[in-house]
Amino acid sequence: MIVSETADKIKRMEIRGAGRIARAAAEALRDGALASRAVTTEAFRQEMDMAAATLLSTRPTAVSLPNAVHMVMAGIEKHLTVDEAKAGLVTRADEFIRSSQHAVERIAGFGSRHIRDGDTILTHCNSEVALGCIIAAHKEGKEIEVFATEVRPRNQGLITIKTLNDAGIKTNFIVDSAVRSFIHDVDLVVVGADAVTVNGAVVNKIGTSQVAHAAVEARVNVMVAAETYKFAPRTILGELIKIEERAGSEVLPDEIAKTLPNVTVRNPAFDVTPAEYIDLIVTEKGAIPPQMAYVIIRDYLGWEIGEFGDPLMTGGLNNE
Ligand code: RI2
Repeated sequence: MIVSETADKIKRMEIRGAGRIARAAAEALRDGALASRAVTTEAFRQEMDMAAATLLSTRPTAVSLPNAVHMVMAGIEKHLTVDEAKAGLVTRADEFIRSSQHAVERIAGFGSRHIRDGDTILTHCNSEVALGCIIAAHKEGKEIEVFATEVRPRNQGLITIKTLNDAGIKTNFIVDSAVRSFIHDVDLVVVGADAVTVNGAVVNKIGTSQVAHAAVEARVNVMVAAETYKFAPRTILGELIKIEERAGSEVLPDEIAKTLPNVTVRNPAFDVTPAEYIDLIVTEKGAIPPQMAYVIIRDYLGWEIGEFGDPLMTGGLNNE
């Protein structure tokens, strides 16, 4: 798929979910590189820089996207011929895609161990890693039941209930505002993440913090499933995660909005759940308390603060 086509699909959320977005970006860069007719390394680099910028401009919140782009682009090392540069990028892209898929599988295995026989689990939005944990527990023969929220305004809950139904898991479908009414029937909340900051806060689909708040009030554990490439290195420098605000028409049709001149529709796509509301983050490297987010950024994303306060990338993404 050409880069602009992938970028468009990410923007429209035809390709969605932080992990899938990252893999699609890596694939687009790889395909773009293979299709490039650049004859010098410099021209190739410029072309790929533009492709990277196009992908990065699609959605601002899921940090898996810049992390994936960064890792793939690092394949273009200095002093290479154009063919070597191309091969370097393609290798990195393939590596990222493979290690991402591997990470999703490992998290399912680790996360399912925290789900007990007889548990009722609540999940919000549609996360392939969170669902991976739930489905793995079911496959291990544990008798489980799930509450899945609707997830206004884009209704990702519909994808979730279809997946759970197809896996043969008993599921209750509820509106987002019913979470607190059912939280006492729930043993564990399992959600995904679009970004994890250095202080262990989790940025995920709007409503996640309300779910976590209700869970904490009811003394229900909250488990987040997140690959290490969803941790945000630049938050070490105090950079904040930008919360995407999408078109109001996703919430209220324009024809109705037009008739209400004093009304502004607000449509943030994500919110921030503080570390105190989270019991565990399950990564492909194992489960950590949210307070250990810095260690993941340092050890597995290879980021360190340099002499002049800038982050240095000292290694590559290493999700094996
Ligand atoms: P996985 C999604 O965002 C949801 O917030 C979900 O929890 C998160 O990405 C992680 O998804 P959106 O793209 O990578 O639906 O776990 O806005 O699939």
